[in-house]
Amino acid sequence: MTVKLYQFCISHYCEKVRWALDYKAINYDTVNLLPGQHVKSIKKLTRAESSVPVLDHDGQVIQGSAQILDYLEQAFPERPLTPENPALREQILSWETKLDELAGPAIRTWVYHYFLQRPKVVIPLLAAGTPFYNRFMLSLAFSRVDEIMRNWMKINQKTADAAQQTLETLITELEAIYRQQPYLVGEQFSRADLAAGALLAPLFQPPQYPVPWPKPAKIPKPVQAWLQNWQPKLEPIAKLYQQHR
Ligand SMILES: N[C@@H](CCC(=O)N[C@@H](CS)C(=O)NCC(=O)O)C(=O)O
Repeated sequence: MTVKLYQFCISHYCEKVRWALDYKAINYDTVNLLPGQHVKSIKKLTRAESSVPVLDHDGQVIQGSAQILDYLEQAFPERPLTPENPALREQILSWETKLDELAGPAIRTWVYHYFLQRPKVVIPLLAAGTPFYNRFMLSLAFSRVDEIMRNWMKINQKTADAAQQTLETLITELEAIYRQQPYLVGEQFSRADLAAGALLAPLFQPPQYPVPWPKPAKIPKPVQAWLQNWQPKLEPIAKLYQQHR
């Protein structure tokens, strides 16, 4: 049996899948791709979109973090992340969807808006897990990389400000829940908690996450200031990550 995960190390959607695979103790190999160069190989594999994560399990190809989690639950039912109880299940899946659709894009927009202004900091994150020469390649082509990423994800000051608002609302909501109960829904760790921990991880930069996080002093100033204010609210999510990752 072979399980291969096509991914960007920096992608928080890929972190959802890495976490689910590790949680279920499934052996897997990663294929680390460089953003931009991934399009050709992913489209060839999926014959559809170019986004990662993509999982290949003995030739069965699944794209999208939620779809991959669904697949893993069915193919590897040990250590379930989704309960049988229909009411709990529905709440958990709806949290996951909300996190995938709101938290994922908001963090990406907000963080990249500031990090793309610091090529030396962002390049090692984008190229993490790929051959060393990719860092030089990205440095040489950086203005184009910046332009493509900003166009593709619609990143500018206005969208970054809106993304910050979205994040603040969501983090406030999550913190209020986690201060009262250990899990988002029900009595057990589930894929809703996994989605929250993985998608928000770039905001608390856990050491298990396979990228070279920048030293705090290298983080762009507006992000540093925000993190300092919001770190206490992120604490329960960081703790959950440390306990279950
Ligand atoms: N909803 C998707 C989102 C995946 C996604 O946005 N992936 C980004 C990286 S974080 C990506 O692959 N972007 C490049 C592309 O779409 O070609 C999921 O849950 O997997």
